[in-house]
Amino acid sequence: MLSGRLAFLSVVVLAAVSVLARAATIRITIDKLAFSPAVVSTRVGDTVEWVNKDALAHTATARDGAFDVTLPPSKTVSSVLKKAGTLDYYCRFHPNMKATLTIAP
Ligand SMILES: [Cu+2]
Repeated sequence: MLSGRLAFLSVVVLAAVSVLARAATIRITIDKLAFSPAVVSTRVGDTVEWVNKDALAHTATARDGAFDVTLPPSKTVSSVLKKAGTLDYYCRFHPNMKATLTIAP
């Protein structure tokens, strides 16, 4: 059944394309001790890229322990989001630096 196999293959290809299309990279810049944008909506599977423009080290530390990323001065660090939820995070060195990631399933 060639047509049946073709139909199956096109479903597989469409599924793969939609998964690839859904995974996005979200850039969050840290400049002068602030995360920008401070509130970001993402999905599970997306990559967050923190770009530290400061001459100081920072961290992106989730309050619930979901992640704790060290951000050296003038460096970019990426992290793939694995769990849905609303995550408040902050910088351990500068606790008044706060931001929120909303991660949809
Ligand atoms: Cu900091």
